[in-house]
Amino acid sequence: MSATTVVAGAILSDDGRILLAQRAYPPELAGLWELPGGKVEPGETLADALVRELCEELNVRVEVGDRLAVAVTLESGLELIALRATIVDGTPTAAEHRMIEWVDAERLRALDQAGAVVPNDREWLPEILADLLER
Ligand code: 523
Repeated sequence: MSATTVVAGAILSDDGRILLAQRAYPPELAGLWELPGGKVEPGETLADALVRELCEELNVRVEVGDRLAVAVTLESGLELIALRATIVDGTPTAAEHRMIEWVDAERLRALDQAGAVVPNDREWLPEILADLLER
């Protein structure tokens, strides 16, 4: 994977919620909610990178699943890929974010309508909402 790939975790619970994290930086993204994750480092697979990032950011160990269908390419050349993940050990805490929250479909729509979702991550919302409503 190139250094310009960013991987994010779509952590969905059996009771129809997704774990979102509120960014603390940079100023233009601070306060907005995202799927937690970060840049893939040289030599890492997407799954390795997601396991590392979610351990650093949330203090949990995850098992990585399928990729969401939509890949987002940014003007800066960064490619964003979301992978499903399941927490297999630990209780998530906000180690690097302002806070974290398990949100259901209704709350996710409300956050989106309030402009509180990181713009890039909005691309994933239709797929995530459909999935949450099936649970
Ligand atoms: N995004 C983004 N959505 C999203 C993530 C995890 C990241 O749009 N769900 C963007 C934000 C930044 C870039 O991807 O432009 C890198 O994300 P960041 O800062 O979370 O990645 P880190 O923690 O690997 O990067 P450094 O802060 O540079 O270490």
